[in-house]
Amino acid sequence: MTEAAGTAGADRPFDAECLFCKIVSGAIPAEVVLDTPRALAFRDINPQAPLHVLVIPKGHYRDVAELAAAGGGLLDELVLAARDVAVEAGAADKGYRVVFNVGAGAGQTVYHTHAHVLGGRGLTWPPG
Ligand code: IU
Repeated sequence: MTEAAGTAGADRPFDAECLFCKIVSGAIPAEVVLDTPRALAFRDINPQAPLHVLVIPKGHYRDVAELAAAGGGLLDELVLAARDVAVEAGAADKGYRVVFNVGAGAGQTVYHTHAHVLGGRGLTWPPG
């Protein structure tokens, strides 16, 4: 979290400089597909598959490890929200991928935990 981090009145960590915190607050629009008390899912602006949705905690945690360390079942909620997104999109039967990039070397560019939910096409392994 940055120096601007704090709480935004909902008793959860908040970073006023964070793009995804601004999406949670509604200051920046997003195409939301799932909204729960503690998680939000919205379409990635640069989709890499027919289904490419980001699932984020509403609170600000810089990466999935920090989220997991915070406890409270948030990581479970994100994974189950990812499943719900894939089911709703009709992508679950053929398989989907849930990816957390951690750190710049792995391609993380936004330091607010997000699960990429990818599906709707065949997905190869290993990833690039
Ligand atoms: P990454 O794992 O940190 O690289 O993923 C960040 C994702 O956020 C990436 O796929 C972007 O296309 C996506 N994104 C977005 O959906 N909306 C935005 O305003 C911005 C990035 I900036």
